[in-house]
Amino acid sequence: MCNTAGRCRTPEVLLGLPATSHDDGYTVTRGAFTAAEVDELRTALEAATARAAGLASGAPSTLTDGGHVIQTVPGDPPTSVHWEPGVEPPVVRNLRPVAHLDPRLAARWDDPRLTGPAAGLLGVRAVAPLTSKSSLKRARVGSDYLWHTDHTFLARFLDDTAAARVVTAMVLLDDADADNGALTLVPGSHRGTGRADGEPPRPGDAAPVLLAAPAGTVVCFPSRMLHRSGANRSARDRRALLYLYQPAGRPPLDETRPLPR
Ligand SMILES: O=C(O)CCC(=O)C(=O)O
Repeated sequence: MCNTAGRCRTPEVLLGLPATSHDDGYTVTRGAFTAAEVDELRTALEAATARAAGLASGAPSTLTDGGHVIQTVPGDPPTSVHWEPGVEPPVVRNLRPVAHLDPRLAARWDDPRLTGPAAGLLGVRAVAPLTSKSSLKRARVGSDYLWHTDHTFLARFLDDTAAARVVTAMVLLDDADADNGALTLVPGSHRGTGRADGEPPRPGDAAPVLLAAPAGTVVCFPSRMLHRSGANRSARDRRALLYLYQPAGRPPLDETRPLPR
């Protein structure tokens, strides 16, 4: 089937199934979103980022171990604004949650091109939103993400099992490659447990895979999958939206209190 711009999608994508599937625990769907759809998401994300950054003046802030400043701006729910470390004038690194800040972003929660691969990886019929993030990786100043699994962050709020039953659907809003900080995953690493933030791949892990891919690609991977991405040394932004899904019937992260440590 083709749209009015003449762009065609495979029947698999229309059915919400990943066009490319890997036994390694993740899926990559190139061409999932059309150029016009990517443009709309970029515009919406830039509007949301400008709004959140505008609200940050005077908002409470915390300093991470790595020297990053994170502010919490009011909203329903509030959004964490994470700034690039040591960059003047200040540049936003990411927002969480982000989708509720613009209806064009929120509308994608139900998109079968995201829910299909997420449900497939989780092995369930229906999924529910957990939380959403942006990753802006601006040209020349976008900083790296150390080796980590999303499970570590989620386990602050969810029990171990629930934190493991989460999948991220990442929508690339710009072409991504090694120069502008494309995502690197370690295939199969989601089968292991207990990886500390910053811990590199272990002997016996599969070789890391750099996902160089065009804007409009959707990458889906589970919360226990080890991943990182490099700094953006290029003159091109490397923006992405990340929608985190869980099995249907569970509350969103922002309705969940942090667990006692
Ligand atoms: O944007 C990226 O390259 C990585 C983002 C990420 O790993 C995260 O938000 O946990």
